Amino acid sequence: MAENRFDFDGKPDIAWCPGCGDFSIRQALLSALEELGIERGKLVMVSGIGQAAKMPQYVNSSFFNGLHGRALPVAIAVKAVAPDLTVIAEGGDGDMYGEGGNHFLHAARRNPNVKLFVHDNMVYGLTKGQAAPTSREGMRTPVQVDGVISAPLNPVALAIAMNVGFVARAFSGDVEGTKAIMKRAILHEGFALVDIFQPCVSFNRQNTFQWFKANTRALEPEYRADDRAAAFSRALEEEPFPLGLLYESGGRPVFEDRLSVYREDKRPLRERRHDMSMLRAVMLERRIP
Ligand SMILES: Cc1ncc(C[n+]2csc(CCOP(=O)(O)OP(=O)(O)O)c2C)c(N)n1
Ligand code: SF4
Ligand SMILES: [Mg+2]
Repeated sequence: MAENRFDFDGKPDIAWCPGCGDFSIRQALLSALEELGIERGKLVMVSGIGQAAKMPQYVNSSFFNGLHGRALPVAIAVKAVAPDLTVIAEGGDGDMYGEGGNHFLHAARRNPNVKLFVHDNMVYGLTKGQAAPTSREGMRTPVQVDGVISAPLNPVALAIAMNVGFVARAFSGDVEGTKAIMKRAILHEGFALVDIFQPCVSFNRQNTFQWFKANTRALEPEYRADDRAAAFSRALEEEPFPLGLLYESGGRPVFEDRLSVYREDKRPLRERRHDMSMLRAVMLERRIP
């Protein structure tokens, strides 16, 4: 890759298995950020726990790496105090749809201008191969020895049902396509989901690179992404799963724009001085004798 401001000088010490799809997603992300000309000091990456959730540590920007499943509340809080920054929450299918599934629903309701990039390898990679919310029914794992008996979550259909304004699916095997979708997601005003299929070469021997190639299909060039009902219907398609921008619509108010602190004063909260004497006075007033 040509010199990229979001890459590190020298080789970062990346703890992913050789051949993991996460490398291609990183390449797509770094190129997307570079090509959009985002200032390095104006990006915050947020994640939880997992292989995918290591991503912020491999991007040369500010980041917060927190608890499993809790990336979105942190990302929304960052956006609330710093609406001028680009905020990307990134992690795995377990992190974002399992442990963090409740936060996913409520982020969709709030519509913060946060970008959610999910590495969907249909497995818990970091903890060595248990079923994730997107694991296919029947998949055998060391824990689900008789095969997964729960129906898989369909994140893109769920997001469209919740009226998320930007919903797309990408495949790590197509770096250029993933980059292009990431760029559009970043430019979208409001909450954006990109579900990115990614082979886990060590712990998912069922959904391999070849399986994703055989079971995905690009949306037709004439497909229009502005019809929500049509998008929902396409989102329900499986094997082959459609790849590309399924749904985009503007117009929903953005969470941080509606906060009362910005009604009269547009300066980001993080730039304002706080009057500690007021806080002290309130605490003294409320003190239990
Ligand atoms: C509250 C909590 N539960 C469980 C774990 C153990 N744990 C760490 S990562 C992980 C799953 C990660 O899977 P995913 O988010 O899909 O990421 P991947 O490793 O596949 O990229 C689990 C269950 C934890 N750290 N914290
Ligand atoms: S365990 Fe799977 S997801 Fe994790 S780094 Fe290895 S190949 Fe990638
Ligand atoms: Mg996973």
